[in-house]
Amino acid sequence: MASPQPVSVVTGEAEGGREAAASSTGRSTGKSLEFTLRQYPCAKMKLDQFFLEWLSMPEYEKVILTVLDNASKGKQLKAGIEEASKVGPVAVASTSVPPSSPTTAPAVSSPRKAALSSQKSAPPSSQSRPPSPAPKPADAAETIPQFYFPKGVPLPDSVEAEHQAKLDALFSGAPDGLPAKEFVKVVKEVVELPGFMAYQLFAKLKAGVAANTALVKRDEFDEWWGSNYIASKDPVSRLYEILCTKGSDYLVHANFEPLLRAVVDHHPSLEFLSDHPEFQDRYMETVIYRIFYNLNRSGTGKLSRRELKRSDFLDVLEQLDSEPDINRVTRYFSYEHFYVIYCKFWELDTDHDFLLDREDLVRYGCHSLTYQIVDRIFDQAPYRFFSRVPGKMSYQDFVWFLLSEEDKTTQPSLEYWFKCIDLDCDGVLGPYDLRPFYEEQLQRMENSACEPVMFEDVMCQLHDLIQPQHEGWFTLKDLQMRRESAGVLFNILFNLHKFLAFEHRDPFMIRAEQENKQSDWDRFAQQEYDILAAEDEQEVSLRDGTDVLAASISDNF
Ligand SMILES: [Ca+2]
Ligand SMILES: [Ca+2]
Repeated sequence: MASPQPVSVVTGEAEGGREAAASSTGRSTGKSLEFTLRQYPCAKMKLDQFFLEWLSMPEYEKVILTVLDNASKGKQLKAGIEEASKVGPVAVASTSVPPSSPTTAPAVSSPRKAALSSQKSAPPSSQSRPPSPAPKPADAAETIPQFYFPKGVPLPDSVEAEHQAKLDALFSGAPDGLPAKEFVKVVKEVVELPGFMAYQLFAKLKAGVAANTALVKRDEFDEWWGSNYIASKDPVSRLYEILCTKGSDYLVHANFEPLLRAVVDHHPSLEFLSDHPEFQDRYMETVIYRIFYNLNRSGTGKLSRRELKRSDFLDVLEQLDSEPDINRVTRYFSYEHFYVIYCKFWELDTDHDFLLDREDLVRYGCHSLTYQIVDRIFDQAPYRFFSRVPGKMSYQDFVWFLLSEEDKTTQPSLEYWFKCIDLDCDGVLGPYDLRPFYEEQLQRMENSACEPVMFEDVMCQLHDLIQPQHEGWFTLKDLQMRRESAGVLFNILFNLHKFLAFEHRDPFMIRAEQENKQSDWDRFAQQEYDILAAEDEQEVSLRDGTDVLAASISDNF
């Protein structure tokens, strides 16, 4: 059953009915439009703007005034609009159509098109439409600015101009190019990298030319600077570009050799090594092993750009550039640290074949390690040895062992020892992993006449220290959360001397160590270097004393 209102609209006998229908339709259209505009507030604002513009146009002023006048006199609004519109369109036709409007009649080629065109271009008879805004030029259309730069964000013109000005100044007066020492300024001021990187970049630009006679010309540098978007890259990426072999996706040991050669040749602290090329080489390889131990967390021997970016290597290079005493650069480059590492290896390598076997390593730290942990290291549980001689550890393997043993708080060290202890490789250290290691420690305590501590008591102590997420199990994450205590766990399991030192620790010494802020490695290296240096002095004074005595005896006879 239809409702009364639609019937009256459809039949529409009276004029008022049509008006009502129109009015009804208008309202529904208006409501629909209003509803639509509510969804698009920007469109509503634009329409309001058009309406205001239309109201302010002089040619429609008369229409509006007539409508208002009729409304005040009580006349019908529609009559007023029709009356006024007799004037309006004329005025509109004369002034309102902008010449560049897209509705302007195009060139016609047929009478039919001409007729249609004339119909379309005729001014509206009763519709008061505001003029279309002038179309925007094509190039002024809104475009989304580029926000993704896969090769790096382009440098602002002002920065690039600044670079060019610096290059102009640095290369002025050197039309034949700059030697390596002068090129350092270019790398520091324009490439914004530590000066030691200049020598490697210099060698790259002058491949095949002897460094002592080569000169880098401005256009050679410009070509490199503009290639591969290097100017747009961040400093670590520029560093990677200089270190990396062209076409390679990673860095290997050899990529660091030119940098280390520059350090050995040009760092003032290492001048004394110039007469000892064999120790220059040992120093260089030790530093590279330390770099890869800390940075190459994948353990592949292929250092990725990502690993370099996540590291502190650039900061260390900057410190190296500004620090005249290389021993203060304790991360990787300290000569004293190299001296300690090399001497420790030399002491164990009694036959000096530059390899260690199990018995050699058992003697480390005055027999501090258990046989079981040494077996796990030689079983290559933490990683596959770099040594290719079966059953033998190379110098690089020893460097990794020593760094792990003397600082058990670092991530590489935690992973190293965790893999050693995790006998069943299930990623968790449980009682069945820990007990076999501790039994050997217990036996050694009994042999040393120390009061033995039962395994269950040790487990309780470790729980209190490490507070693992699940009782009875220690994960790598648990150890990472309590790095200091993780070292205690490992020492309890396989290093008797450090275990006993922990049991009888001096609270004053603990406080002094905490206030010192040195890493365990730095503290160990400093203590060992002092001992080695004192031994050297003693040896020298003994030798001098012997020489004096020999000379005195010779004089008397
Ligand atoms: Ca040996
Ligand atoms: Ca396990």
